[in-house]
Amino acid sequence: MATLTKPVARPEIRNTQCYINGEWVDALSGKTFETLHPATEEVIAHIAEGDAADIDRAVTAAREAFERGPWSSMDARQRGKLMYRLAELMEEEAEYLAALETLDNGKPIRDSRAADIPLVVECIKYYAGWADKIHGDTIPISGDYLCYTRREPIGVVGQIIPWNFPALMAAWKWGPALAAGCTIVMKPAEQTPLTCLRMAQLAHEAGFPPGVINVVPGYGPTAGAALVKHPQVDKIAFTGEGSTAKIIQADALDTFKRVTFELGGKSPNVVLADTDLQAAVDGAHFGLFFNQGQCCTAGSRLFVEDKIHDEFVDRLITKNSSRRVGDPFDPQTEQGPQVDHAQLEKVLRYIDYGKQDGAECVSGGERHGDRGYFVKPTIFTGVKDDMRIARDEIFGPVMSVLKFSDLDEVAERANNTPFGLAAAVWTRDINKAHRLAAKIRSGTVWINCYDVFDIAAPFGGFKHSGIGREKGAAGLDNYLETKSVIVKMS
Ligand code: TXE
Repeated sequence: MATLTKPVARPEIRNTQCYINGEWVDALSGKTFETLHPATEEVIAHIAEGDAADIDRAVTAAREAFERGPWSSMDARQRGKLMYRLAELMEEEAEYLAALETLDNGKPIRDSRAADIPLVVECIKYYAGWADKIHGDTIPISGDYLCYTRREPIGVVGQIIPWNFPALMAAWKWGPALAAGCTIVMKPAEQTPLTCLRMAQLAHEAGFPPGVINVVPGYGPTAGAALVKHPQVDKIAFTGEGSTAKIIQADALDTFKRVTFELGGKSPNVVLADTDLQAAVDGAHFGLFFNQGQCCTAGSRLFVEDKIHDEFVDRLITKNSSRRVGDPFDPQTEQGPQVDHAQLEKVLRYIDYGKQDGAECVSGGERHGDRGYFVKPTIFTGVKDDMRIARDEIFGPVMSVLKFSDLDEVAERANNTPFGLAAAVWTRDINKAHRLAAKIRSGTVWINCYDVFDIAAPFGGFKHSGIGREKGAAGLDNYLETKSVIVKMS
């Protein structure tokens, strides 16, 4: 995309209904809900509020498309071509999609343009390439038999996504599901339905048959729960909070649905004294403050070796003091608002907890302005492992700096959390780097970098951070069943 110098114009909102069976329809109840621009708190659109009845229509369409529609008989290569066409249409509309994402979520336009939308396009292209490369094995079983396996699509999948990377979370879920040959009913987050609805329109234009992709906006306990409980849904893929995942797990049990979860984190970011100091300062700052701190991978426990602690903190504060917080449509802005009022309140509450529990707030520490859900980028030092800011996922721009002095000690402390999503190590010592990478129990470990999200690398959580992996070849497994075929040869 070309370099931006002037503020981007607010995009027009074109898709606000449910997308079911290839058509744009109102919710059967006629109800709508509001979506806001988090920087100004103004209502930007009224969106169809889907509930159980709309989910039922969408699941029926998805089931029909899976069992009898052209999708089930289409060549895998043709499926891949349709996906590639979708990615091209997204690429053509990238500026618009980026602006729509910024309007709905509040993230800075420079991030939507440079990260979210390009990653969406890359994801769909990557999985388009997989569509005709999914195959089984031949297996030498005992006796006079031919044994081979088929990898078949799991069927109709329900996909429930959060608001922090609305378009990207949709792409991570659509890509492998479509490549595998599944059909989809997606429920976007109620805070951020706009880009997902637009992506459905682009899928329509690309020529996806009716019923293959359905999008039903609405709330979790109504539309989301109906999707999870629906007997015609074979699998649920969910990204969001652990407590929601527990409800989903219980609701899905009755119908033996397969579930995959991508949940929260409290990721340790470990800085050793021998590191390139400024690179580590920049990486740690990015690793926490990117996307307003609303990343499941946020490096929210920053362990700094005691020998470099004070200088490291000085440099962090200097970097933080020049961070540009404000209008997300200004291309200079580095930090926008939190996504909604509930998140603003949660983040401010945790800043209070940090102060009450005895940590020292050395930068930020309060709301930014009085309009929009902005929080000043905040740094706490003197944080102890058992403080609330060091234990809980805050999902906001609040950094906790902890001191350590020994490698084994920091490995143990890094693992002393129910979460296991991501971690990072900063060092010039290759042995220490790999020792720590092996010891830390998390789905991703970055060494001398942070938040590197290539679509080919598997991503997911150990422990309470999730079940299953997204991205890469591993992401396809979530959407496939393996069938053994055994043939008597005589
Ligand atoms: O998440 P929820 P919320 C964390 C983060 C944040 C907190 C709350 O700590 O502060 O979660 O965010 C749908 N059946 N993460 O409340 O509720 C809901 O409509 C079916 C981490 O937004 O889990 C939305 O589409 N679906 C995270 C989706 O679940 C239900 C990203 C996520 O909402 C449902 C976001 C139900 N009963 C927040 N209840 C990450 N790991 O990336 C809700 N939903």
